[in-house]
Amino acid sequence: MFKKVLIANRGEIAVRIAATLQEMGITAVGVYSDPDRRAVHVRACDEGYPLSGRTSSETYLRGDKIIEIAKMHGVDAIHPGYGFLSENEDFAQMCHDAGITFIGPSPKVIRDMGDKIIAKTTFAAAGVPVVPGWSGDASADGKALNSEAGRIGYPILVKAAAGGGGKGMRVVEKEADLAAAVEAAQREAGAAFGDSRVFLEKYITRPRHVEIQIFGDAHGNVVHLFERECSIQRRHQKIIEESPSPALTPELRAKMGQAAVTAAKAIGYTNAGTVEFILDPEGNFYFLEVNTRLQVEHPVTELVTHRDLVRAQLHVAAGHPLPFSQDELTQDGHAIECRIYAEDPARGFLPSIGTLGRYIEPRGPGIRVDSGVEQGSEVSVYYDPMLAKLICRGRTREEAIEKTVWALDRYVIMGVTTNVAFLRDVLTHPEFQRGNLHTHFLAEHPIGPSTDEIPRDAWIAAALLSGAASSRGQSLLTATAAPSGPWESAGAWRGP
Ligand code: MV4
Repeated sequence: MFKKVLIANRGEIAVRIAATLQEMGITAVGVYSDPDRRAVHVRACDEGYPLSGRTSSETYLRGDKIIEIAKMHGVDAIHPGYGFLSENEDFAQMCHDAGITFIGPSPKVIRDMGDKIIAKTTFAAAGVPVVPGWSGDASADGKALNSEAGRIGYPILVKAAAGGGGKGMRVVEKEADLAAAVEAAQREAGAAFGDSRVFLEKYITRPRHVEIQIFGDAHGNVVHLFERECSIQRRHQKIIEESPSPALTPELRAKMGQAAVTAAKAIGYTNAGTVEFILDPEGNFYFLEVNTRLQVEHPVTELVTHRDLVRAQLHVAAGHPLPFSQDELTQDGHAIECRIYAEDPARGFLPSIGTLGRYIEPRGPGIRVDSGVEQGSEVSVYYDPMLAKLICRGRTREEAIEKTVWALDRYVIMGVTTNVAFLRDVLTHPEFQRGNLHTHFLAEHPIGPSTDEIPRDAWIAAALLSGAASSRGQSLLTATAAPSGPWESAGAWRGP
């Protein structure tokens, strides 16, 4: 096993990876930008080295600096986390060339999966269901374009080959709009990715987003760790994820798991990955893309399968066989993850920057908080505004929802505006509770910032001021949380 692993990331994921490394007796090496000099993730590591600079491109995206540090300090392997360099095939290759293990799939798999046309063509040939479409040369022949679109049937979705995460997509309702949409998508893709190729797909309206966690080792073994439902998203930013999906029957789950394993085997996938599907109301599912990294939402899978995915990543990266077989894997209970963002729902979800004041995470049985902040942390413009993830497990979906709401009500974050009250409103929405989820849920259900008119912080401040001894923290909050008087009907703070 590795002796020393560098974590090429920051925030909650760097903290989470460091924890598993240390459990395994591996030295955790952190890196940090100037603004992160005092960040939690640096202290969570056993060693920390500066990536002088402020912005991501000056620091966490500088593969050359990171590899130099790794070589200088005798690092065996690099864990890229998610975002930053995690899906950069050149960085993965640079690691190999430097004799350092990149904890993830091979550079070739990363590159091929980055090309949505290659991915789709490969998987369709392997028998994985894909959305009916066309990936010919859209700029060569306008007639072919129109006739292919007619064959697929409108509405059509134009997608960028180099895209993903919704960039460079256009919905087209009728033939008259097709040529212009293709040109616009090509221009956008060219500017964003330096690759203007696009392809057409039948547009599936209001699908669910269901993804399968896959894992492969260097010995040809591939398993799946079931699904995560990630339909609750805003502008391609996931907000709430859960496992199991309320939409899957055991039969559909088995089919989707099998399709994901087939896809992984078709490309010789190693390490952790995710096969994304969309699922229509009739139970038809279609491959969307493969994410060649550990995902933000991996904890929901960990809580229902009782496996440490980072530990498994380290095992297979070190050349060991997978630490679990398909037969050993089961889903036990239900887990929900909420992403806690420093953003203001009342101002169009604009990032909210500042210094964290009072910061108290909820705790209790079945409650996990993965965070990279603490009281005094600076939430800056430089990085993603996600502060933490709250992950709750219950025996049933109802129990997991109840627990999540309970925990959200006890999450104290002062100094910045957060989406905590918004998350609560989603979780208590009748359609969410019924499990009627789809990717347009937030666009179609009016969950307003209006619910946060009396600032939630005001309730907390009131609770803390009413004799709150700091040492008693949240138990005091619990005791004083039932509002009375004129604030009673405000609905911002709900006590037990
Ligand atoms: C689709 C689709 C409907 N039909 N493809 C969005 C990001 C990229 N990963 C693919 N996406 C979609 N592809 C067809 N043929 C709807 C989406 C989509 C979506 C997918 C997953 C999660 C959230 C989404 C939000 C809007 C649209």
